[in-house]
Amino acid sequence: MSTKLFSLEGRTALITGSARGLGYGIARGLAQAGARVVLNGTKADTTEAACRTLEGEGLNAHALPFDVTNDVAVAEAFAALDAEGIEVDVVVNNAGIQFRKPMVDLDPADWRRVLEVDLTSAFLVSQQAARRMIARGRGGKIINIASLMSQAARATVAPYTAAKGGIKTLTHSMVAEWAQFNIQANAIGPGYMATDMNEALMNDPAFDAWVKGRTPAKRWGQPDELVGAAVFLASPASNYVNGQLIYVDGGMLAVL
Ligand code: GCO
Repeated sequence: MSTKLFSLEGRTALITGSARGLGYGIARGLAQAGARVVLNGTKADTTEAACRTLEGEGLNAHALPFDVTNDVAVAEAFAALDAEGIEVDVVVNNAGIQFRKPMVDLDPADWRRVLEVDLTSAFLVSQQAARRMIARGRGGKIINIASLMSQAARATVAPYTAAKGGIKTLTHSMVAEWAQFNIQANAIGPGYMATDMNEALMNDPAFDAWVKGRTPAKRWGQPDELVGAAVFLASPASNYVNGQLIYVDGGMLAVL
């Protein structure tokens, strides 16, 4: 088997929400597989700092802080990439926030904020990228970061669950409209990963015990354990893979 199958040489990947956490881990992995990575975050300083760290490892990284929920800012970010001659071949829609509160107590503004960041951003960023991929005529890759909540719910995280359910079916819409242009759209479903977003849960002995008991692997996942699936879905190895959601969850969803 040619190693070229999983090589990302010559490809440019934009990873939203990649100044830290899962996004940073995925970006680093795609860069190690040969891609130039475009890091994105809401803050310029943390996005540039993450970029410098990757460059310090000899990796090819470019910082592009912008608000993924603002359609004008997203269009301007892609126009800036056009002006620099940077063509995005791979998009990883990873930007996400969590908000935990029972629905009866939820402020509609918090609901909207989570849906904006966790779902609408994937549409806005992918729309700009797909328009260019279609115009260039050489296809591309879209990888959406889903969740266990794309499949099943737990109490107190309704907006996140609705958004991640939407991410699963938005991926199907992308296939329905863009597969004909050799654009493969797929998703990755992380299980309970040891990230800042889950710090409060990890520090809660009861929740920590529940995750370790409920997960066949008996542990939390690590951000870089998503890299394998991300490189596969960003590479030629997945050129006939479309609309799939690959769970990286230690087996949690496979067992009752
Ligand atoms: C929660 C967690 C989860 C995980 C992940 C699981 O509150 O239950 O934040 O949402 O982050 O999405 O797949």
